[in-house]
Amino acid sequence: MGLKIGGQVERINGKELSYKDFVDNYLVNNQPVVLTGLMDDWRACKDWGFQDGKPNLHFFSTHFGNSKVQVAECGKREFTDQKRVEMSVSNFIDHWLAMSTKDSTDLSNCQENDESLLYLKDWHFVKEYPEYVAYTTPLLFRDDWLNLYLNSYHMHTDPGTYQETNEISCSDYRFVYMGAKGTWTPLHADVFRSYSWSANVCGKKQWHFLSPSQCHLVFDRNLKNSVYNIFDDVSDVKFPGFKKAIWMECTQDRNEIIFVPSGWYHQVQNMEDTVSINHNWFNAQNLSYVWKLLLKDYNEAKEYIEDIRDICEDFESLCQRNLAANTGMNFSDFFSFMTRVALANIIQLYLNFKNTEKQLSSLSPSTQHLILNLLSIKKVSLSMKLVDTESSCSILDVREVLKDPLFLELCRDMEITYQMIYEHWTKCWDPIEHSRINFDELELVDSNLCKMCRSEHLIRLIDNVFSHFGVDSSIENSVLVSQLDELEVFCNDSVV
Ligand SMILES: O=C(O)CCC(=O)C(=O)O
Repeated sequence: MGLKIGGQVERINGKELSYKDFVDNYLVNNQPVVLTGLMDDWRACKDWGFQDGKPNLHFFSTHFGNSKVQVAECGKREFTDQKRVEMSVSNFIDHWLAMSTKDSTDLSNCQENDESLLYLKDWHFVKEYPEYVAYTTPLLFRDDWLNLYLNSYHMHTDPGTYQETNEISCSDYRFVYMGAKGTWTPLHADVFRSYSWSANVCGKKQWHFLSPSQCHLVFDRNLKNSVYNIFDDVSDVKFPGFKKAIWMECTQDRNEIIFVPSGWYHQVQNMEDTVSINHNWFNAQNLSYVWKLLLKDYNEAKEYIEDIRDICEDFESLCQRNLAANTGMNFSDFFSFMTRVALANIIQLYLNFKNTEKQLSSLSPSTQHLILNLLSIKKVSLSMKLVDTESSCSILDVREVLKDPLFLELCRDMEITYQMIYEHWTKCWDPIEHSRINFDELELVDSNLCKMCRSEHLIRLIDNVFSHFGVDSSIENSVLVSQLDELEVFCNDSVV
């Protein structure tokens, strides 16, 4: 029996979609969508493919051949993913070209299909080639705290976790994927339960999606392992819910971008030779998904080593170390992330109030957005406060953060982002204006909040800022909060 398909992913013209409609209909409702018309000016679309839509493999060998990349062997499973090997882009392309010239009888000797199929994944292309501007991120996906943060900071602060390999693999979440017809990605939900977008520069992909409210159906009885390949003959005994799952399907063509919502399980097949660009990201709308995953993974990490608790010198630190290694961040990384992002939003709010805001009753869209951001951080901090422990926190000296040139970079990138979204970016960023900010006047940093080490400090900081600007509970309770509450309903649907 095949998969039950409940519907097709909606397809709309991205040029005719306002930012607000994208947020309300897709980010907040957490629904997938295919967007057309957003890749018209991309250099990648000119350089990386031919008129007929096939990838220009020689271009990659010639210009980026020396890059070392991760390549998945589509026919070999390793735990929950495909086996990965490292190779140069030119070796990868040589293999691809050699396979494409083999005739079909040779290929049938390669164990039917997947054995020889190599799929280049997670290539940190933007990080590696910043000068070669292959594309610009569409405005709809710009409010990306993850990559904005990683432009300035590393996610890991623990030197034990922060190793050479992590340096590359966690440096950012902006990737290029390349694979011949038949390459594929097993069923999964995205890292950190982030949103993602994936743009087809060449080729065609088929996607199958399962909404968070149905994800338990692809898990085994213990809710530990999920189905690897939805086209396998999946055992009813092992995965009793699988046949009941109702999937959404989508064929994504060249020059189309698919938005993948938080926590949706999905499997992807390349139906033609394909090159795609792919970002993972999160922001105010899905921050609580990230926290829920972190909490779930933390509880699992703890349970896993429970039997050595008594002989462990610092059990909690070990749990946090394992969490960082397995999930990509731990509680203190997340706390540092939220604190710096909150401070950058506060600075921007300060500048908005100083320069443009006249009345609290009619705040500009960009100021409303900043308030929503802070409310979302406060909400997650309230939940985090329930599990704060000594080693889950990091100590951030707020005055040091504010002086740090890396923090100024984050402020600049955030300011540019919101200006682009709301004002179509007219003015240049003014470092002098930032250097003139009088933090003492702002009374942000009351003496008790100089050192931030617990969620309750972050909550107090945000409350202080709101009361400083007169953002009272009537504004907090306005439409901004109902948006967050609505989101919470979707987030709670996600049980695994
Ligand atoms: O394109 C692929 O093979 C996988 C992409 C993916 O899973 C994602 O964007 O989340």
